[in-house]
Amino acid sequence: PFLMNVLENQKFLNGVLDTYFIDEHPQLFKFQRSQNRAGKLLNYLGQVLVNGPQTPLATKLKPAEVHPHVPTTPLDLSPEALAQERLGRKVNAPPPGLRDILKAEGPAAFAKAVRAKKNLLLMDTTFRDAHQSLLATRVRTHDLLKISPFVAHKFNNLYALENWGGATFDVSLRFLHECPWERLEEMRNRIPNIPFQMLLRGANAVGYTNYPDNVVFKFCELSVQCGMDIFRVFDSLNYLPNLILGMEAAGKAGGVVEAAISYTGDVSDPSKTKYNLKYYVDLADQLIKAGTHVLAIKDMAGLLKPQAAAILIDALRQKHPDIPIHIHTHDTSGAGVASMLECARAGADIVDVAVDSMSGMTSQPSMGAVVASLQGTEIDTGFKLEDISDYSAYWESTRTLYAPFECTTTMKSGNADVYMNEIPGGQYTNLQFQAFSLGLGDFFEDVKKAYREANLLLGDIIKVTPSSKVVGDLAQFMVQNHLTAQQVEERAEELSFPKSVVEFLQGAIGIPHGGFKEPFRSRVLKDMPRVEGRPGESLPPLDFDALKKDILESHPHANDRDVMSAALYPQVTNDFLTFREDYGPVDKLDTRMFLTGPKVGEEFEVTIDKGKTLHIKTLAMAEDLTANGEKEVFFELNGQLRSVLIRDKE
Ligand code: BTN
Ligand code: 3PY
Ligand code: ZN
Repeated sequence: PFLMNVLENQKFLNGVLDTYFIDEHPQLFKFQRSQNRAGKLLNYLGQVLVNGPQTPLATKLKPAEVHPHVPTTPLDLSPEALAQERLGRKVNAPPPGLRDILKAEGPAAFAKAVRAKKNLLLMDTTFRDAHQSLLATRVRTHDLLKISPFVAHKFNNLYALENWGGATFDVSLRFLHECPWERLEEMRNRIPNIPFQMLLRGANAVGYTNYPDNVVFKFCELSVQCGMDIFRVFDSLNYLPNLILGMEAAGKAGGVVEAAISYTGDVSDPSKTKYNLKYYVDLADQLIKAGTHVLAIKDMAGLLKPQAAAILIDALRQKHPDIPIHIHTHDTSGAGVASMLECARAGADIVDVAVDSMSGMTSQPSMGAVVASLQGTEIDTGFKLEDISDYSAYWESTRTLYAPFECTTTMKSGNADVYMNEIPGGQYTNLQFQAFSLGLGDFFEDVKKAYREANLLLGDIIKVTPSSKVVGDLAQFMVQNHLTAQQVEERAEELSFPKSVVEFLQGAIGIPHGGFKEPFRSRVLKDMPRVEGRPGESLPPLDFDALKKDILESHPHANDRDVMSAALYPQVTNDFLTFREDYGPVDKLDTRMFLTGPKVGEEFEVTIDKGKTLHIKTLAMAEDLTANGEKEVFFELNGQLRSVLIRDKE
């Protein structure tokens, strides 16, 4: 009955109406927005054609005109098999993976099974960190889903697929106009066998600031409901109370808890004393005591040199023979593969890699290189180079669709200067984009140097989202205002520091190792309030019912996931919902169509639902404006002429 409106109501059509008809049938006036999805997409395409890209492109490069080949999966398409499928038997289900153990026996047994494996396990980061680091997090659900069945069939033996969290949540809503929850659920529908892993910023969830505790708990609960399995929980200051909060939220939701120690400094350099071996081993002890299922070393900037890897992993392995150890790094300097091999030799159970064509530089080390290096050894990963090659070819082609976001526009190679500036992979490319867009050639070099000084000004802190933003903001502030570190220190009382710097010093994201640097902190804050202890403890719980009521007023179709998105990103979510109401399921468009629109004369298809495919041809665009300042764009939609009027914003 909810799908019917007055135009389909027999009583209405027969004219059998009395004055109470409308009052008695309010549901008939709820017109289904979804009925007009095709028209909305034409509106979107018209917008792009008349007013240009509806999501900002980072560079002048255009998406390539390619149709990436999707490698086939070994499906049984015989009449017998298809008949079985119709009866609901999963003839073509992908082979079993570690998720089957997790679902059958739970997180603790899963961790035990992982630890018992003799070979080196891999986590593939292609679906998250790799494109977060190389393509400004812009890879769309559409391109992830196309290759998902192949991954399920050929990479069933992965420890996990990292495919969610970090910056993907924000970027998908803000720039891609797509729902991150739908992305997760749809990946799960296609990949039932491989554990999914996400990056949870502890008490910051997938945002840039500490949230009330109930937000983090509810976020994890919903994530598990949508298909998430393993939560890599970190805190940007390695602040234990924040880490534990995130671990509890992930654990209570039924997830595998992978507590992560963010790595900085260099344990192989005796002159670096603040973050030495003892610091890391003590923190590991506490995380294991707090009940983590898996222990992760999160080397977000790629500072873990091979020799340091041997020292650190060996110490952890000796002390904790039963805990699975998982290593994450970035290949910024170029030493990533060497470090991961060293970790494996020292007893790590799992290392992170990205498929070859999405690896290297600020991304993870190459899957193919690690796999090939270990072939025939005792810890052979078991993956086939042929499969990696097919997988890589898909991404090599798909990557060219994202040319406007390519870090390689400006970055041509790795750079060992990361050992000096300690900038995390994702931020490294981000800062470079900013320098590029400001047109300041030397700006990036200056910012990198200032980043190092800003870090020391703040007391040599762990730098990863969001503390890395604090250091980055201070560095840019110094470069733009031509301030040396000494000047910043001397003039701390009078300078108007970036908001993130002030909030950090107030204690809004936690307390750094060794405490805040004095007298710098006091001189910046003067009599401003300070947060005592764990920030979430003093934040009142979010009233989800009130938030939902509020959202439903302007977006009657919003669901509980949208409410959760709004709890984290209120404005971004509001804009996303409005956009979807106006333009429909733009996530279903091919990436080039989505970013820069079709060419006049071009024909293409959009599958908006199972079995519901639109055939669209762009016919023409009027040269002149209407009296209302609009341009008419003509399409053929499933063989019928349609046109849309678009306000020309020029
Ligand atoms: C939808 O579900 O919103 C669209 C489904 C297909 C719509 C077809 S396309 C040709 C014709 N014109 C329309 O506006 N709708 C139908
Ligand atoms: C994130 O928080 O998004 C990160 O990738 C940190 O390394
Ligand atoms: Zn990373």
